[in-house]
Amino acid sequence: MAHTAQGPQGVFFYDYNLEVHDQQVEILQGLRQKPKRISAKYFYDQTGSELFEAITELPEYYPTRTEIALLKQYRDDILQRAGEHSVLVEYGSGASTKIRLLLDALKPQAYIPLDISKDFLFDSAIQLKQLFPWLEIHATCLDYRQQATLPKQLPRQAKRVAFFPGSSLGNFSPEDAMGFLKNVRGTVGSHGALLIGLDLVKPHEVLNAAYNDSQGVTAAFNLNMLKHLNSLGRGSFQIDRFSHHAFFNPEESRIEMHLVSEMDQVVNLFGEQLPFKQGEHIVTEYSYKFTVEGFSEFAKQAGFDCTQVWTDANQHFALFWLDAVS
Ligand code: AVJ
Repeated sequence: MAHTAQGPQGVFFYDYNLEVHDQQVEILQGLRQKPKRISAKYFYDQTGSELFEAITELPEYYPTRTEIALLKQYRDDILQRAGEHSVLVEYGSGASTKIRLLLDALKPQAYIPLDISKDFLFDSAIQLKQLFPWLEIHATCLDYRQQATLPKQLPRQAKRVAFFPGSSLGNFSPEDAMGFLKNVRGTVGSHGALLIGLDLVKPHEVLNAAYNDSQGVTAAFNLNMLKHLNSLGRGSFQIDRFSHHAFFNPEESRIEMHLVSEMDQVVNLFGEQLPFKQGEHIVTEYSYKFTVEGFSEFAKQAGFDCTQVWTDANQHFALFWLDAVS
C-alpha cells in the first residue's frame, strides 16, 4: 500500500516499501537456509547508506570514481542518446551524486529516484531540489527488485530513460538479473533506454582489495547489517561475535561477502532462537562481475539492444547504453 506525501514545491514522496511483517518473513526464511543468507538490501539503513558512501571514497574501491570519470567524459554522447526533456528513472539512487553530473545537460521533465533507504532517499531529494530548483522530483521508496510503479501524472509522450549505476545489478543472481532487466524494459517502454554501469572481471587481487579495505570500512558496513536486523527484529546479535569475510569466487565470477560466527551461540530475532555454530557463515552479498561481450548478449534476451559501451583505459568498469528493442 503506497503512502504518498508532498515535500517542498515540486518534490513528491512515495513509500511502497515492505511492511515489517514481510521483512520478518523474508529475513527468517534466509536465516533458515543452508548456508544462512540475508539479502544485501538489509545493508542499507541510515548508517549502512552512510558507510557505503564512505566506501566509495576508499582508495581500494575503484568502481565509483571510475564510473564518475566515464559519466563526465561521455556526458555529451549520453545527451545525444537520451535527448532533452526525458523522464529519468534511477534505480538505487542513494545520495543521487552521479545523476547530478547529467542533470544540467539532460534537463529531464521529471526525475524519479528509487531507493530502499527511505530517510536517506527523502533527504537526498530535498538536497537535490536545492541544487536544481527547476527539477520535478518523485522520490519513491521501494525494493526495486519488484516492478517499479511510476507516478501516474508523468508526461506519457516523454522518452523514458532508466539509469542504474554502480554495478548494483551485480547483487542479482543471473536469473533475477534477467527478471529485473525485463521489468526495466517494461517500465521504459518500446522507445525507452537504459544507461547501466557494471564492474568488469579483472585481476583477483584488485577485486579482493576492493572488498577488504585496509581501514576496515567494508567490514563495518558488513557487520552493520546485524545492527540493522537487531533494530528490525528486537535482535540480540553481538557484533564482536562475528567477523567479516570477503573473497572473489572465479567459478561464479562474483565477489562473496560473508559474516562468520566466531563461536557457538544462539541469537534471538523476531522472538525466534537462531543457533550458530563456530565457523558458520552467513552470506550477506554476491557482487557478480561482468564482461562487455557477455552482458551485451545478456541484455538482448531482456529486450534491449546494446548500441554503445564506454570503458576506462584499464577496462575496469563499463557504461552500457541499451536501447529498447520494439
Ligand atoms: C552497491 C552493490 C555495487 O557490490 O560493489 C561495496 C556494494 N559491497 N562494498 C558492490 C558493496 C561491499 C556495492 N554495490
